[in-house]
Amino acid sequence: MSGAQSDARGGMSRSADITAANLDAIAARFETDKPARAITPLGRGLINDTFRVETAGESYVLQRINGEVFPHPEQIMANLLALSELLADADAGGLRIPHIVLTGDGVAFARDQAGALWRMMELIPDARNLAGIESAEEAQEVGRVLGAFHRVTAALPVARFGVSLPGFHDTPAYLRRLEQTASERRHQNAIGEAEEPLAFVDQHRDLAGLLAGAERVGRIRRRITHGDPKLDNILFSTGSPKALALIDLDTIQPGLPQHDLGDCLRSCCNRGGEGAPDPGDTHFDLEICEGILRGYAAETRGLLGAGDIASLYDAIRSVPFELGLRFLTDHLDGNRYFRIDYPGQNLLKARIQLALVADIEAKEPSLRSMIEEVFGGDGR
Ligand code: GN1
Ligand code: MG
Repeated sequence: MSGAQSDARGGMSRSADITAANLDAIAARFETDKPARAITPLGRGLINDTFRVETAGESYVLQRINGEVFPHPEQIMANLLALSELLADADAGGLRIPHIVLTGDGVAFARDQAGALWRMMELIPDARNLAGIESAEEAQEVGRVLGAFHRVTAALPVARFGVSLPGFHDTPAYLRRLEQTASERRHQNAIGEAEEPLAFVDQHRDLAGLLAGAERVGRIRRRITHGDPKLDNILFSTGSPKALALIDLDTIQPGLPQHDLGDCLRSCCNRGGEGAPDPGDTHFDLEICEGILRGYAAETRGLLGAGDIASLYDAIRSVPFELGLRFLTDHLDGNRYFRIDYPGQNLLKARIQLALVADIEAKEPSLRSMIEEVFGGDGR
């Protein structure tokens, strides 16, 4: 539910097949404190359909899970319920996750007539999204909240969490899929403007195997991860510069903490955002990066090992590479995965992620010494 609490309305977030009558009927299946009186699109998520439900009392988030993307939606809800239950017993360090609202039958989701899965959760009150990071304090807060999530979940039994989205951060598989799709389009003479980003990918193929290789040799290992900690998915307090909560918990599953850090940084340090008009103007902001890493390191002392820390630079460059592969594949494949507002948007987004990779590589010495300084003494 990316950006599900955002003030910015996506505009496209209501799919054509969802009618007001369907929404009312689905919302009524959940145990809200009072009946729904207004249901409106919410947030900027690219995959699920997300709505804000207002009642005379509390407000809620209602979502239809995209069944094409999430083949095991029941596993998502099982992971979420396990997390809520376990966090209720743990010292969550101020970390908040949205409370799940059950249906009248006491289950975590409802199916509509078409078989699609819906779920509801609380809309965390007095919270806001940031359009961008404007201060070192906000950057540190982002790092702190991601660090708190890793610290707290590290104490939970991994066995309680199943894989809800297989292959989600399998970068080598994303590369194979792009190359396969590009080869088909090449035969059809239908590559168009994707030629240049494809050439960049070809020159950077090695990036795809970096984290997988580190995992294979045991330098890094799987833990419980969020999977999608981009800036839209971090809620700040309306009254202070404090981060309150991590939202969009669909991709919580065993994964590499490097993927979370890389994803958070590729999102937060790209001040132009994922869809900036000019890919040539894409930069990776080192000051924001330093703030996030400092906040994270302070919160997680001792959690990451030396091998984890040694892989951070590769994480920072390979996650935007992976997202670039995914946007580019989807562009060549008819935009079936990521929702678009206009033709060519996924190509533009791919070029932005790849431009970020190039800028990160240009800043390698600064990034390596920053990582050394921030995590120096930790994990060794
Ligand atoms: C998707 O739907 P949303 O906006 O939460 C995607 C992430 C990408 C992100 C890019 C399940 O997230 O992996 O990083 O778009 N989620 C899935 O904005 O593929
Ligand atoms: Mg998401």
